[in-house]
Amino acid sequence: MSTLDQQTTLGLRLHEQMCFIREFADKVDALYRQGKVRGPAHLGQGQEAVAVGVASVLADDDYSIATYRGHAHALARGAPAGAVLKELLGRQGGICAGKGGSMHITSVEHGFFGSYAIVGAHLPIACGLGWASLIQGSERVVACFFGDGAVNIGAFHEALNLAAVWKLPVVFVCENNGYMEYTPIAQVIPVPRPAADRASAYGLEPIVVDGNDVDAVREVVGAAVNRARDGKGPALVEAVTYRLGGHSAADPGAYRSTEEVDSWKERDPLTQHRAVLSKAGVPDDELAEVDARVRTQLQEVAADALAAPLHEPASAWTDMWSDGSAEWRN
Ligand SMILES: Cc1ncc(C[n+]2csc(CCOP(=O)(O)OP(=O)(O)O)c2C)c(N)n1
Ligand SMILES: [Mg+2]
Repeated sequence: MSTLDQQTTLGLRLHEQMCFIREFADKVDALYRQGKVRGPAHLGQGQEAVAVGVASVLADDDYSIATYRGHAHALARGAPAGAVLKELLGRQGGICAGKGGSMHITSVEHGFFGSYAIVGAHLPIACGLGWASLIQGSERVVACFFGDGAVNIGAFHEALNLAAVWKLPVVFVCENNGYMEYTPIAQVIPVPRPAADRASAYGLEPIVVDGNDVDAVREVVGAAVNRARDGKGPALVEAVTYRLGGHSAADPGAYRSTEEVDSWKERDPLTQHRAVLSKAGVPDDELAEVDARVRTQLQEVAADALAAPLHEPASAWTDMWSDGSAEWRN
């Protein structure tokens, strides 16, 4: 370890984070199949480089906000895996007390302002977070993740327009995984790049990045974050990626050909980054050590979460308001 240069040490950290997030998703998938997950779970195997790359260029007090496919984004900001898993299992100790489930993971403490199930709904909220940053005279930047399916929603256009006019410090990151649920995005949009081809309508640069290359994501989004922090306004980044699994854990994804899925497996962000590290001189046994450590950590996290009690029905009457109370107010 001590012989590795700074860049390789960082690369190894990103590798461990991506492996951890992949193992977390695989564990959730297995628990879902055992009927242990309460409600749906939208997993993001194959898209890890976007969440990890973006989180790695944010400052600790920056904000991020994501969709229902948001486990990776919460974990990448430092939300504890145990509390996230308990949330999915409806257990006490869940990150939202086990009452929100997979699609509502939120951890303000970690700058993660929530996962939103209504497609496009959180883009205007990201503008609000960005505006708050300006009003407070803070240098805080907001990273807003959304899917390719959000770009035909009115809120996308309203948010991009407002952010551009008010020069809000928001970096909009479209994770173009080629599908909105079961529909190939190309069938419902007349331009080849769903987000980037709309950027000029808001005076923004069209930015496309390989979303399966964590270093490329870091470079492109890092520059956008710096510009936003310098008061130069928002950016719209289209990260091209692919979800290796179905839309949700319940979807076998049979509307995609085996050839298509296999071709993306060859571009798996974890395998690609591992190859970069090997080339930089990281020995195989060090990479294997990371794999083993991550597997053990996740086994412990899962055992602990499964041992936690389910949340009490009476807890439905707590935390209705941010001060914890439930009395009617108007
Ligand atoms: C406003 C709205 N319309 C429809 C849906 C149903 N829906 C849930 S996920 C989804 C697909 C979204 O695709 P995309 O934005 O590409 O995100 P991905 O699932 O690929 O991450 C749709 C249409 C919804 N949740 N909200
Ligand atoms: Mg999509």
